[in-house]
Amino acid sequence: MNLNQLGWSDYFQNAFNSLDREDLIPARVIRQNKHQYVIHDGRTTRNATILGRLLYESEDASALPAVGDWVCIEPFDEDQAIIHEVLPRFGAFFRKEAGHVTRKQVIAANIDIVFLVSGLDNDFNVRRIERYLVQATSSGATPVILLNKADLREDIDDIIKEVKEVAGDVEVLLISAKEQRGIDAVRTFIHEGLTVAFLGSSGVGKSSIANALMEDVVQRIGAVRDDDSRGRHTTSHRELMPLASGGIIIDTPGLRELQLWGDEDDLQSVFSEINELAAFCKFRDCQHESEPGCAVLQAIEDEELDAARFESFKKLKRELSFLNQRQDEMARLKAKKREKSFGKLVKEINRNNPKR
Ligand SMILES: Nc1nc2c(ncn2[C@@H]2O[C@H](COP(=O)(O)OP(=O)(O)OP(=O)(O)O)[C@@H](O)[C@H]2O)c(=O)[nH]1
Ligand SMILES: [Mg+2]
Ligand SMILES: [Zn+2]
Repeated sequence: MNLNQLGWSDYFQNAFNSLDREDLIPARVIRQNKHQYVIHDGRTTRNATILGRLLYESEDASALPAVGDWVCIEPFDEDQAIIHEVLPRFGAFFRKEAGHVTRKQVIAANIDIVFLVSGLDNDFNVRRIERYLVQATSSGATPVILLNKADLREDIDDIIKEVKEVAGDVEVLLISAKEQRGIDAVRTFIHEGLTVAFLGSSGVGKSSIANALMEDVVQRIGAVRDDDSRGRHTTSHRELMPLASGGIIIDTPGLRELQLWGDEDDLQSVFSEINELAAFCKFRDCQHESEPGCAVLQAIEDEELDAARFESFKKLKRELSFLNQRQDEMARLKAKKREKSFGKLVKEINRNNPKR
């Protein structure tokens, strides 16, 4: 194993050089459990923790190392290390942390291809695919849609048609990890030095596909409950694994929900046909609600645009607009806090220098 096989490139080499820290060595995060990391430096796997300064100085949790990140480490003992720096990412797949907090979370960093996996069982949902596609827009990775469990379905042609309608230019592959169908087509996307990640709900078969690619079972595979096809959250850690044939794969735990992190522009490429239609609305700022001369509503009436897809677009737009409002509020609060503590500081200085 060497650094290039782990995904090292000129981009990271340049970033590393400009740090000017010859006392540190580069390594990649291959596994993370809260603040405990497993990293690989091209020769050795090490357990690592983060330098306190890095932990406290980071703007937010998303700036801390995540699986796929390149970090600069100080090795010690045979298999230990301290992480001093995180090298700039060329991209990452984010989400909004679940619940009511407004925090950005990294799911995987520095990925070239993101496989968005769906299972063709009862849990199949084309709206969820749209959601993942929107989040992939800002990830720096090329998305590929994998429809797994093809062995469970008869109406394959209809499903593929439905998915292709939302996929745009994104490739759609039909596979069955169980029957080893279509795995070679997945393999054509994976090359030496490239990092690919599997994302999707629990139980869709991410680990099964990863295992099929690795040709032996490394990840634990869990059974799906029969009733609603939902998985059991078998994979508990994000984990990066180099393939013997070259390329690196990241398996991730199933996401219960993917709340978006981004802005409304991220909708443009995924819903390009709606944007194209909107150009023909009579009013520039048409909200496509009930305005006269609305080209979008007309297209729905003419059955050129699927009403469910338009609903989905509106829902994701609302979600992002709400997120951006919350972000603005948070920024304002932060600035206010800073102003307040600055004011305090000035008062204190004046008190200590009564002559001024
Ligand atoms: N019928 C069928 N079952 C499959 C296929 N691929 C995976 N499964 C089954 O689906 C279940 C879940 O598979 P996993 O690979 O653990 O799914 P996962 O996406 O990694 O799930 P989490 O780790 O929980 O996120 C297991 O029972 C697999 O045997 C397939 O192509 N066809
Ligand atoms: Mg899994
Ligand atoms: Zn309109």
